[in-house]
Amino acid sequence: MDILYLSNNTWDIGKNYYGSHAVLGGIRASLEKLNEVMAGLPVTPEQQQARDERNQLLSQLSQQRRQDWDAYLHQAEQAPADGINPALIPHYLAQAITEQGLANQFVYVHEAVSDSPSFQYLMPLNREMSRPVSYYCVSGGSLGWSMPASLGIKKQQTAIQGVTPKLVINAVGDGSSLFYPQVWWTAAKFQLAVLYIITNNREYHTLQNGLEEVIDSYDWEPKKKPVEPNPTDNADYHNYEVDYLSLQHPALNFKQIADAMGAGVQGQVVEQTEDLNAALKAAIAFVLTENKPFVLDIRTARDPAAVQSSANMKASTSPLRRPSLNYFHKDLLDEINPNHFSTLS
Ligand SMILES: Cc1ncc(C[n+]2csc(CCOP(=O)(O)OP(=O)(O)O)c2C)c(N)n1
Ligand SMILES: [Mg+2]
Repeated sequence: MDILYLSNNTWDIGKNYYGSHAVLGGIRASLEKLNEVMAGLPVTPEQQQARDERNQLLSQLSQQRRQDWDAYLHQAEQAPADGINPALIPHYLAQAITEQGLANQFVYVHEAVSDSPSFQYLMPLNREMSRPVSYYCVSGGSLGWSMPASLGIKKQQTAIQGVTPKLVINAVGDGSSLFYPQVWWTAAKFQLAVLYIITNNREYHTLQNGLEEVIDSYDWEPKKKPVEPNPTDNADYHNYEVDYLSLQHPALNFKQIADAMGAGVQGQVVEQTEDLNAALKAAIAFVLTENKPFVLDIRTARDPAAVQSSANMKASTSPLRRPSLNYFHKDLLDEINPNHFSTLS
């Protein structure tokens, strides 16, 4: 089989295995051209039928994915667990951006580490609302990139690809935000009106997920530290033995961290699911009209029960499971959840 590489990055092409052709160009634009060329190629009736069936299956799977996500979001709104379901954040942001007519006037900078599927799927990153530069994310796994980057993105006032950064939103995990909280001082000083959203699940959730994989694969787990009497007699500290990878004791308050950066940056803590939509709308209105940064410390559920791996799936105690993004590789999904395709046979 001939393999054709398509990339918008020369280095990516260089590091791949041998392919008979390598094309440098925008992925979407190039695929459209390729589609045109392929549509003009001769095709046998059998090939055509196979194509039609495959396309039909793909669009069916895509619809199924949308339905599953809608059901998940509906449940997340109705039955909040021990905190706000983080998927509701991009869900409401997308509604606000669409309602306020901000197509091609928003940029989303991503570092909400364990919530990537929700933000990538639910933010309005589609042809009508956005362009490739509407979304930024570090391409390696190194944390601490997005908050400083958001300042540079906001400062760039000329449109790139027709996108102006009128509304810059940076969602970042509580752990990741601690790499550069002083960014808020710079944002205040230079009046860079970025909306910062902390997905504050009070832990390094990604590392918890990784640890569960290790436990599952090697049947090994870190020794729990004994509970030591705490001289401060703070009841919180008595949970220490179950506190591995937690950022909870003592608790962090990102509104207070923002307050410490001076008057130019304000913030708010959001704890209740029913307050989230209004808080997001108000924060968007604030950055757009006041031209100042704003920090939302959103207390998200500690276990949104992501279907990232079979180990996660087993470890999860929540009945509410975040759907996958990949509905298109059946073998992979069967391994995670054999019932996934039951409705689609
Ligand atoms: C510079 C750097 N240091 C450490 C890590 C290891 N690391 C990967 S994920 C993670 C936890 C992120 O926690 P948080 O930002 O709260 O996001 P969550 O997973 O809870 O959504 C850490 C510390 C990293 N990727 N990069
Ligand atoms: Mg976290």
